[in-house]
Amino acid sequence: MDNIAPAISPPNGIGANKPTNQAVLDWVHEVELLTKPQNIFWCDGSEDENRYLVREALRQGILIQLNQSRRPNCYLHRSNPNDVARVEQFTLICTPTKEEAGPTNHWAAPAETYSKLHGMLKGAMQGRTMFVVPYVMGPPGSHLAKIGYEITDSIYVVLSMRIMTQMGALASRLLGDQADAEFNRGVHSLLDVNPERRWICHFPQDNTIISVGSGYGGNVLLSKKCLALRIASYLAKQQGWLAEHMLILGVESPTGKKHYVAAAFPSACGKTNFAMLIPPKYFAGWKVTTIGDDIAWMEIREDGRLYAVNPENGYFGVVPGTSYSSNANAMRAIEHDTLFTNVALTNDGDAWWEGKDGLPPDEGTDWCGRPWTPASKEKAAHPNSRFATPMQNNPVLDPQVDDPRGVPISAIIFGGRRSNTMPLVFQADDWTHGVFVGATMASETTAAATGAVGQVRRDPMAMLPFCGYNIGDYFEHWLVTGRRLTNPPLIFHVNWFRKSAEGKFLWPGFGQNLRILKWIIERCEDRAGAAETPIGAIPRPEDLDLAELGEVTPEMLRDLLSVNSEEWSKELEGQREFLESLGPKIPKALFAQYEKVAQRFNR
Ligand code: GTP
Ligand code: SPV
Ligand code: MN
Repeated sequence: MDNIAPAISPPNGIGANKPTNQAVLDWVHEVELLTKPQNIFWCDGSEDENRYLVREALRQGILIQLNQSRRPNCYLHRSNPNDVARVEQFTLICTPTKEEAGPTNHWAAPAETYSKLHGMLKGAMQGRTMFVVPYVMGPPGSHLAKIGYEITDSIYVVLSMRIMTQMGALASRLLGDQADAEFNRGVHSLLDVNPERRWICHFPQDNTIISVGSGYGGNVLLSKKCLALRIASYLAKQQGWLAEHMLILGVESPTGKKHYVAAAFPSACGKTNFAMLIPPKYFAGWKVTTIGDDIAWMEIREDGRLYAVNPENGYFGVVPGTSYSSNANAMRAIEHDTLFTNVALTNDGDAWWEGKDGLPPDEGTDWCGRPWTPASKEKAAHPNSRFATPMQNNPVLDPQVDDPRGVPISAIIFGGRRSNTMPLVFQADDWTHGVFVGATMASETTAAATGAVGQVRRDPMAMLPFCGYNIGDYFEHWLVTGRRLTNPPLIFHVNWFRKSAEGKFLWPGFGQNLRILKWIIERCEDRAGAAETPIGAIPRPEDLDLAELGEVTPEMLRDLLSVNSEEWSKELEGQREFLESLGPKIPKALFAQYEKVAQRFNR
């Protein structure tokens, strides 16, 4: 069989950043003995290294150069068509007992899993180069910051990690030479990119991740979902902080008052877009800035508030639907220095995707490399095609993004993709009710993971695929955290995706979501009205700033803000069944919240 990742022979001075920490060296040596690479490439994250690796990736056909005058330093990668999304059924949490992984995770026993994986990795890098990628997650100086090393045989992974993390010598420097210094051990091999031998395995007790058989982002950029969510959530529970699937944004009103909010929406449900929101014309004096677009690490500080940092250094964002009209900030960010995966290619070497501004090209090449025209049955770009772009490219990057103290969170927002039932926005009564709202939230599935799309499933706190331990303990951890917060964020739920009977989105979304954000921060400042409903506080039309919102009629607004008791009796039933299905670890307090809400409907 062809070697899909042939070894490269770097010139002197490239790939020579060998660390000094003996524990790192010993572990790399073990993996070397197991996988038998032709050579080892010690990454340093430098420009020279990146130029060299891009050249090699182009030579091997791993990257395609995009039109450099239109998109400087932009490249296209096509993954194997069998390998385009996260694979939840092959993502394992390997804790000593099944109970630690809990009812929502796929569990496997650590010893057996190590030996199965070691079997697959045996000699897996023969004829290949083994890259050692040192990286830091989180602002250096934050005591939440984490160091990881990822071993991989994929140049694409190295190039992506350079965008998504602070990669390079900084990691080794921060780690130091202490033999017991803590770092995450990540091993990745493409093997032969065979879905039958694709496993993403987490060993929280060992701070170790092993991923085989995939080359797709969420499965192989081990810094991201694997470390910053699954392993980090496990550590956070033990150490009293939170690792969450949340964007973090700053919002400043014309008076100069600034709030930060964090929001958990499931995959492909609008985090990146919300984090980079561009205020509509009418809100000219308002500013939204980005701390992070996918992951938040949060801890309680002296003032009893929750503070958040973004562990990542770049955005791995959904491409389809991104346009200058919906998100000009993202479009500007991906004009340069961006790695595209599985988008279409135009004949003049530009990237193209469904939902981009303007007309589709008359002809081009689809994400699989096949000729494409607008008459083609299949989409030109894969629905889960992605960009990886450094956060420095974001025109509205928040100035506090590197602050090791993090930013204080005024509000937490949960949200999902729901065609019905869920109003545009509501506010939970208090923290405990908010935890119930997050724990029972649901969303229609998207192309971000393999499997059916558009099916409503419960996705607690948008963490269903990412919580590295028992979900009952996770809910309890949220409740305990609330008791420790003397100044807790208020908790809200939003739904940008409610549809009319004709199946059209009722709410224009994107920049217009600022109207909802404005109400949310006014609630935090105790100066916005609302109607009390059984599910929580919902703004009346007069509580929202709706000036110059042409396309939403009063009837649409009524539907958007309505709580339909028939829909809700089904919803509550689903929420209760879900909590019950999770077994004995689910805190009683959540059932009490269910009873409270159910009774409010019966009054
Ligand atoms: P992950 O990176 O998978 O975690 O996704 P995400 O939560 O960051 O979602 P993202 O912002 O990339 O949006 C996913 C899709 O939803 C894109 O196709 C967007 O165009 C679309 N979308 C985002 N915000 C809105 C909105 O307010 N309304 C509507 N109708 N669509 C939206
Ligand atoms: C998600 O699916 O939530 C993502 C994309 O952010 S991935 O990194 O592939 O998981
Ligand atoms: Mn995500």
